[in-house]
Amino acid sequence: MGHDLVIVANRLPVDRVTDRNGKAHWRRSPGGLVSAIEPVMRAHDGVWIGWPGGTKAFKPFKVDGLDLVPLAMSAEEIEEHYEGFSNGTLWPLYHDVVAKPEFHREWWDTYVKVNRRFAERTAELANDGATVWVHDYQLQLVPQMLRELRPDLRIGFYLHIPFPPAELFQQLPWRRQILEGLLGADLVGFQLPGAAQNFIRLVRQRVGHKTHRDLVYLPDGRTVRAAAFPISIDAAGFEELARSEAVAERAEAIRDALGNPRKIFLGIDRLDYTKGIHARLRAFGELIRDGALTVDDAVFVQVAVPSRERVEHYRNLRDDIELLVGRINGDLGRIGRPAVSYLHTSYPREEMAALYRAADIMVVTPYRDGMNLVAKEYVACRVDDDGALVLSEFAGAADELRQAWLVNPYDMNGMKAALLEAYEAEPKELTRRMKAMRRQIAQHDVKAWADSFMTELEDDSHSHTKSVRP
Ligand code: GDG
Repeated sequence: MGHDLVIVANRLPVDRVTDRNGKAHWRRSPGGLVSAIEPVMRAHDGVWIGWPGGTKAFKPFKVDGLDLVPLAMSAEEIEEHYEGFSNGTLWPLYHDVVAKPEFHREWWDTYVKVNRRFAERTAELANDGATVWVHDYQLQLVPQMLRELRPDLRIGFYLHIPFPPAELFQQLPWRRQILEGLLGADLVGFQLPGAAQNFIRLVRQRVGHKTHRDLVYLPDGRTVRAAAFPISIDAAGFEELARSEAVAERAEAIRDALGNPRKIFLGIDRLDYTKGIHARLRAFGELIRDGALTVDDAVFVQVAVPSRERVEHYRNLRDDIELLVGRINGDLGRIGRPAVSYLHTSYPREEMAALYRAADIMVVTPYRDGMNLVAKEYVACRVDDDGALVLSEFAGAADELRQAWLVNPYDMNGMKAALLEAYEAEPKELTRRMKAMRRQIAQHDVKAWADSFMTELEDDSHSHTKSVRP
């Protein structure tokens, strides 16, 4: 039996964990995406296709009533599709070439092969006229491959990361194939309007299709729409968690453990070179060195969540950051008073909420970020309308969180000035800014995001001539 909705993403929304008795089972991975898509999946008899992690093959299974279909990857495919083309080529290219993208023909060949396997499995699982929602940069060829197999389907694609300007995208030796891959969809969603415009412009210039505003007209009479759907978080869920007694107590305990400094600065990021962790710690270190802050008054808690540890670039980044933390603490800390409290680990959601509640100044300084959910989660957890957000202009979230202290992470002095301003801001000023940001997040949560994408996808008023299943 098939399904009326198929979610296609690189990863399944579960992790394989081993309990104390050595028994392995599946656990839902944390994250707003699953909770946003779950109601949509239930309403549509949906199924989710993705890689379960590792190289082991599994049969389709259910977790909490969700139908999941694992697609196995070989060690070579993980290396060339996931670590290689996805994270060594596309990730840096789409993030403003913050790091140099590598172009390898073997990586591309494996990217094509893995995309084809996802498309074929999706074609088998989808009912007549079903809706398919493909996610992210690892699967940009799936829409076109799927449309060739199943012209009856309604296909949506959503890119979670930025879509670069033509000047950068043009470097990609396979630029035309990627554009054509995406054009297999009826609706291509991006975080920001600028990304959708970049895409439309590239399609016009590189593929030669006619475009008008957010529409692309294909020679076969089909129309593709490209538009922005800024992703968000489960705002009410985070707020409820932050209000709970356990989290409030834990937040107090964190402050105590840090020696009750006047102000706590906080950074939480996947350990990724796009996130600007090194630059923000340097700015903070300089403020202490200059005497503008002291280690008695201020501490910087940086949580760096392990990520892509088999990719060399990420290992080097970790070394660079840890060297800097060691230097800052060695030069500027005192016994029992390090300037930076650095944690290379991941935490449960409750601990994240407690950290957000404990922190006076949240520092989010990516060089480029599709959205950045951490910034939104911090805002949702500030139930007393206080706390400051220092946010990079180059995070998608900066479009919505205008009352943050917006910074250019390349401008060290500008970043130092903003950190200091946020540190010294009057409570009234903090409340004014936080209230406005909280209103924005409450009104635009992840459910609204998923609903608007699905509604737009299923609305075929501007759309292609109806095709039938061959
Ligand atoms: C990509 C885009 C876009 C982190 N550490 C822990 C943990 N997290 C959770 C956070 C947050 C999520 O992971 C991270 O999301 P971000 O948006 O900050 O960044 P990316 O991972 O780079 O995500 C990004 C996003 O996709 C969605 O479209 O916003 O721009 O790059 O939700 O809370 N969660 C738990 N423990 C941790 O240690 N439980």
